[in-house]
Amino acid sequence: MTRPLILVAALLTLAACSPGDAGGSGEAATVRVAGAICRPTPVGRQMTGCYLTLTAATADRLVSVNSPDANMVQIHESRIESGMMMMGELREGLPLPAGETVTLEPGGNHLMLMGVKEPLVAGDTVALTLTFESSPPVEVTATVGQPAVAETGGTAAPAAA
Ligand SMILES: [Cu+2]
Repeated sequence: MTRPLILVAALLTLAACSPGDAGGSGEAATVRVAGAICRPTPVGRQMTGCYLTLTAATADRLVSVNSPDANMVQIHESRIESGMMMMGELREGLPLPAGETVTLEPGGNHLMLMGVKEPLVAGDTVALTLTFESSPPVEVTATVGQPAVAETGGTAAPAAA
């Protein structure tokens, strides 16, 4: 499950330079994915968050995410309710306005890996397949590490039910 990081660069380059390799019908624009990173799994937990940026050339929607390294990946939003940070699944997916970079980051929208099969430690990689409403799926390799955030580095994630 550990793939070389070179793959990330290769995929990003591919996405940036209008790919013509997919052999699909038509010329669907590819959603640009960058900066994919997943937090290490907390000890004894099988859940963690992943963050990245998405840029769609035309209006689109991230509808689902899969990973061979987790039983399920959900698209989550975070919101403050009564002073508590809550998170929940975006069942309709995540809208991607044309030409805008949508950032998934700690404290905001994120991808939630659930049922992570093996503990993730810094330096590992996680394969993610992003499925969109219109654009072809994009595969990325996320690195495992702490995302850069301007907040306290504590464990902010609420306990899972
Ligand atoms: Cu979450």
